[in-house]
Amino acid sequence: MKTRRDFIKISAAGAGAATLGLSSLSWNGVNKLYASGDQESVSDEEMTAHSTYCEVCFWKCAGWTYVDKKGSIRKIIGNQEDPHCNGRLCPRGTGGVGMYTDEDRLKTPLIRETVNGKQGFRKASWEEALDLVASKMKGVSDKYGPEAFALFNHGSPGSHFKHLFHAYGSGNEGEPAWAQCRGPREVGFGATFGSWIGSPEPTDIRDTKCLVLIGAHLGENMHNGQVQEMSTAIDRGATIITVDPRLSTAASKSKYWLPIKPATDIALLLSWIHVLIYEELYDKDYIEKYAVGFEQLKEHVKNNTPEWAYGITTINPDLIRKTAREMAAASPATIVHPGRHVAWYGDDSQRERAIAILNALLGSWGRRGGFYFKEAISVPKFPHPKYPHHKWDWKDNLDGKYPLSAMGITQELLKASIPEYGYKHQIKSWIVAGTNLPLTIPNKELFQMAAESVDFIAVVDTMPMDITGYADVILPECTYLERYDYIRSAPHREPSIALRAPAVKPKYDTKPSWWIAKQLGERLGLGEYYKYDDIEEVLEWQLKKMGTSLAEMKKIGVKKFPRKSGGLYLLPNEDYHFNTSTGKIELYSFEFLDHGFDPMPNFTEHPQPEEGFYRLIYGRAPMHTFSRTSNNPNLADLMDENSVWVNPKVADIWELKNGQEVWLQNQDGVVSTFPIKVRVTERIRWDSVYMVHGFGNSNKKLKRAYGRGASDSELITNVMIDPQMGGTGMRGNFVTFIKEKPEEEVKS
Ligand SMILES: Nc1nc2c(c(=O)[nH]1)N[C@H]1C(S)=C(S)[C@@H](COP(=O)(O)OP(=O)(O)OC[C@H]3O[C@@H](n4cnc5c(=O)[nH]c(N)nc54)[C@H](O)[C@@H]3O)O[C@H]1N2
Ligand SMILES: Nc1nc2c(c(=O)[nH]1)N[C@H]1C(S)=C(S)[C@@H](COP(=O)(O)OP(=O)(O)OC[C@H]3O[C@@H](n4cnc5c(=O)[nH]c(N)nc54)[C@H](O)[C@@H]3O)O[C@H]1N2
Ligand code: SF4
Ligand SMILES: [Mo]
Repeated sequence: MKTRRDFIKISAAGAGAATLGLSSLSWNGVNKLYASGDQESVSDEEMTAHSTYCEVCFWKCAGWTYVDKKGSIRKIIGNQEDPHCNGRLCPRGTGGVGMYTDEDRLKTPLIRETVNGKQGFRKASWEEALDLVASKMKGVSDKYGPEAFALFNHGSPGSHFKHLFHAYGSGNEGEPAWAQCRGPREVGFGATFGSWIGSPEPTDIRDTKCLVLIGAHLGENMHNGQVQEMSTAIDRGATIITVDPRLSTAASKSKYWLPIKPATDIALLLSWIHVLIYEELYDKDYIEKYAVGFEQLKEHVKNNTPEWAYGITTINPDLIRKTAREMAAASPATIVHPGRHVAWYGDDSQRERAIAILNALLGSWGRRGGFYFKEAISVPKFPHPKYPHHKWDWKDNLDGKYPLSAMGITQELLKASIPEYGYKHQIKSWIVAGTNLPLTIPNKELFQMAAESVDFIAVVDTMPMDITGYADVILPECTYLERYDYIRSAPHREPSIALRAPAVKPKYDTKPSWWIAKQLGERLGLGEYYKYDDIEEVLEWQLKKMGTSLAEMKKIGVKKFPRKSGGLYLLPNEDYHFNTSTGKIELYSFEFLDHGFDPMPNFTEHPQPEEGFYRLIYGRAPMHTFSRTSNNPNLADLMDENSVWVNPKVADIWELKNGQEVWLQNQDGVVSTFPIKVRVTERIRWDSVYMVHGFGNSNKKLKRAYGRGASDSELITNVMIDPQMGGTGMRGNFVTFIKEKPEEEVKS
C-alpha cells in the first residue's frame, strides 16, 4: 500500500574511496588491534595534525587527524594525553576516516516530492531546505505550540539541536541512550549510591583485582579505555568472572565463565548477595559506616541460596560460592561491572540495583580497584537569554508512569505522535539528528505508525541510513572530521577537555549541525540565542574563560585540569555523604519504596522459548558501531555481514551447516527481511541464538551494507518495559529457522 510517506531510497553518485589497511583483529595482543596501517609512507612531519574527538562511538576518544600536502586525510591516531584513549584508537576510530571517504554519503539537501503519483527526493539548496524546516517549525508553534515539535537525537549533533529546541520552546527530546541503553543502570545505581554511573564509567579497572562482567562484553564492546584497562588488569593477574550465555571474548579471557540461562541474572545476583552475607564475607566496617538497610537485606535474601539459584540459572552452586568468595577475597578492589546497554528484560533497574548492592557489600564504591570518584570540569555557557518556559513535555503524558525516568523516553514520544494512543498532548512533527530510529527502537511497527502519523519529519544525518527514507527534508551533515563541535568535557580520574576542529573542508554540499541549528534559529526569530557569526567565537570565549584558547587547544587537543572535589577514593574511615534521601548507601531503597516499587530486588520469572524456538540475543562486534559503520568502506572490509550463532546440538536437530543462509522468524510471525548465515559454535548455549546488531540495512543506497546480514531490531516485537524508567527490554524474543526463501515478496 502506498502511504503518504513511502519509504524511499536516496540516490547517490559515487567516487572511489581510499582504503585503510587495518590489520586483522586479535584481542590477544590489544596493541596489534590499534595499528593504524596507512601503507604509503608519508612522514608525520610532511603532514598537518588537526585535533578531533571521535564520533564513531560515544566514548569520544580524542585524536589527531593527519592531512597530507594534497589535502587528503592519511590517518587518525589517538591523543597521548587523552584519558579516554591513552594515545590509541580502537579499530573503529582508526577506520573513522571511512565516514569521510564513503562515496554513498548524503551530498546535498533533499526534499520529498511526488511526481505523477510517485514519491522521490529532489535536490534542494540549503536556503530552500532550511526555509521549509523553519516554516514547519513556525507553523507547528502557531497552531499547537512549540512543544508539539519533538527532537530525536544522539551524539554530537544533539547538543546543537537541543539548544535550538529550548530556545524555540520545546522540551520534547529523546535519545536512545536512555530507554534503549543505559537508563536502568543510572536508576539502579542512583537509588543505591546517589550517583549515576555516567560515561565513561568510573570503574577503576586498571587497579582491580577482580572484575565481574554480567553480560558486559568488553573486548567486543570496544569502549576503548575500559578495554585497555582490562588488558592491564589481566596482565597483572586480576581474576575475571564473566556471566554470559555466550562465550564472549571477555569470557574466553576469564578465570570463570558462568554460562547462565538468559533472563535469570537476578537469581544469581541474589545468591551471591546471600553468600556474602551468610558466610560473613562482606565488608562489615564499610556497610556499618556507610549503608542503611542491611538487616532488611539479610532477611530478604535468606532463602536465595546457591542451590535455589542453581534451579533457575543452571549455574552450579559450588561455582556460585567459589566466585562469591573470590570477589570477597579481592575486595574492595572488586568491580561488579554495571554494564552499559542494560535494557534487557524489563526488570533492569532492579537487576542494576542488585549489582549496586553487591558492590556495596564488597565495599567497592569509592575504593581503589573498585569505583573511583569521577570529576569533570564544566564548560562556561555562552551567554544567551533565558529559555522560554515550555507548557508541557514528555513527562506530562505519562500520568505518573516511569517516575524515575530522568531523560525523554523515545518510544513514549513515538506513542505521543500517534493519535490512536490518545495521549493528552500530541506530537506533530520531528527533527531526527544522529539516530537511526527504525533500527534503534524496538517494535518497528510502532516507529512506522508514528512516522506515518506525524505531519513532518526532517532528518539530519551523514549517510542515507534507513531513517532518511522517512524524511520530508534531509539535511546532510558533514562528518566529524570536517567540522567543529562543542568542547568535549567528560568525567574521569582527572577532568579534561578536548577540541574537535575540522581537518578538511566539508565535502559536497554538507554543513555542520551547529550551523544548521543556528540557521533555523535565525529564521525563527531566535537570533538572540545565536549572537555570534561562527562557532569559533563561542569556543574561543569558552576556552578563554577556562584559562586556555582555541590556538592552544589546536596545538594540544586535550587539556587536563586539577581535581577540586577531593581524592579519587574514600580515606580510611572518612565521613561521606551519599546523595540519597538518607545520605547513606541504600541497600533498602526508600526512593523505590516511595514510588511503590520493591525496595529490594526480587527475582521474577520470564517466559522461556517454546519448543523449536530460541532466545534471540545480540551484542557488538569490535569493528562496528551499530548501523552507523555498516557501510564504512574500511570497516565493512573487516566485517561485511553478521551471522547467527547456533549451538551444534541445535544445528544437528535442524540440519544446519556452517555458512548456510536461513531466515529467522520470531514468536509473532515476523520474518527477517534478509537471510543470515549460520555459524555453528559451542560458544552459545543451546537455548539461545546470537547476532551482532546493526546489520540488515534496507536502504539500497548503502551499497556495501544493503541486505548484508539480518537485523535483530525487526525481530524484536515483544518489548518488556521497565516500570521505573521506561527502558525497553529487548531480549524476550524467540526465533526459529526458515531454511527456504519465504514465499512473501522480500520488502526492501
Ligand atoms: N535491536 C537493537 N537495538 C538497539 C541496540 C541493540 O543492541 N540492538 N542497542 C541500543 C543502544 S545501546 C544504543 S546506544 C542505540 C544506538 O542508536 P543510534 O545512535 O540510533 O545508532 P546508530 O545505528 O549508530 O545510528 C546513528 C545515526 O547517526 C548517523 N550519524 C553518524 N554520525 C553522524 C554525525 O556526525 N552527524 C549526524 N547528523 N548523524 C550522524 C548515522 O548515519 C546513523 O543514521 O541503539 C539501541 N538499540
Ligand atoms: N565495538 C563496539 N563497541 C561498542 C558499541 C558498538 O556499537 N560497537 N556500542 C557501545 C554502546 S552504546 C553500548 S551501550 C555498549 C553495550 O555493550 P555492553 O553493555 O557490554 O553489552 P550488552 O549489549 O548489554 O550485552 C551483550 C552481551 O550480553 C550477553 N547476554 C545476552 N543475554 C544475556 C543474559 O540474559 N544474561 C547475561 N548475563 N548476559 C546476556 C550477550 O551474549 C553479549 O555478550 O557497547 C559499547 N561499545
Ligand atoms: S572507542 Fe573507538 S570508536 Fe569509540 S570513540 Fe574511541 S576510537 Fe572512536
Ligand atoms: Mo548504548
